[in-house]
Amino acid sequence: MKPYLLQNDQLKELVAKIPGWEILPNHIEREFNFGNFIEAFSFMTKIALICEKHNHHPNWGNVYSKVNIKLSTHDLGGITNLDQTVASEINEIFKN
Ligand code: H2B
Repeated sequence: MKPYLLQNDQLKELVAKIPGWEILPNHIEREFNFGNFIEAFSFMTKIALICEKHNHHPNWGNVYSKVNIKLSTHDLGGITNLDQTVASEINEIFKN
C-alpha cells in the first residue's frame, strides 16, 4: 500500500472510522487498558505482527496493564492512510 497524507476532510472522517483514537495534528493516539501485564504484552505481540506486515511501526509505551500507541508516518511527516489501516486492525484485535 502506497501511503499518502490524509487531507483535512479525510481527517475529519477519521474520528468515526477508528473509534477511540484521538486525532492530533501530526499523529493519532489511543490508550488501551487491560487486566494485567500479560494481557497488555500479549496485545503488543499481536500488534507487532501487524506492523511488520505493513512495514509501519508505532511509537508506543507500556506501563503494567496500559498500552499507549501513537501512529504517524515519519517518512511523509503526518497522518496517512497507512496509519488509518494499522489503527483499524489494532481496533479489530482489541475487540476479539
Ligand atoms: N513506520 C512509521 N510509523 N512511519 C514510517 O514512515 C516508517 C515506519 N517508515 N516504518 C518505514 C519503517 C521506513 O523507515 C523503512 C525504511 O521502510
